[in-house]
Amino acid sequence: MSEAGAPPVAIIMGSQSDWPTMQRAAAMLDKLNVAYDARIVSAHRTPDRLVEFAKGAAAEGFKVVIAGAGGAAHLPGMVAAMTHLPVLGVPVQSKALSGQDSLLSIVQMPAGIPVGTLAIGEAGAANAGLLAAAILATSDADLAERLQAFRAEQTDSVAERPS
Ligand code: RP5
Repeated sequence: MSEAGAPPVAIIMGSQSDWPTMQRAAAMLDKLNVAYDARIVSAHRTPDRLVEFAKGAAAEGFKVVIAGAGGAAHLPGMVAAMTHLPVLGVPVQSKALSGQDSLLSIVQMPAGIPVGTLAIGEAGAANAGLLAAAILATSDADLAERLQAFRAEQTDSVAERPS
């Protein structure tokens, strides 16, 4: 939890249809016992909600924002433009272009306003959860231990030979 008692991570997404992907970020945070708030914030369907969220995110107590969107995915960049918090962008896999459109919309931020862009789809969402935890772990020794335990468990789970 942040100082204000609010969840430290915001998971936002452009649509309800992004939730199956973004749940991978949520599941990773659950595993590491990191609190989050998940919200639908659409850059084009709910632009006022976007501005209100982005401008108020730091004051709400969030430390990291994970933003997933697909297609013409301007959500992460627009949020990053209105907050100094780190923003992790997840390109959701679109039907028409398999997420290449989402990726290119998010990754090519001009210098000055960064978005930490992850891989397309569920792997990117899971890694966004891990990266958010790693950012928070720089000032939370207990979380750093949980993160290291997760990685050790993952290492132990890899068989030496295929079965
Ligand atoms: C984007 O458009 C969303 O992030 C979603 O990935 C995509 C399609 O949205 P829906 O038409 O499924 O609501 O805004």
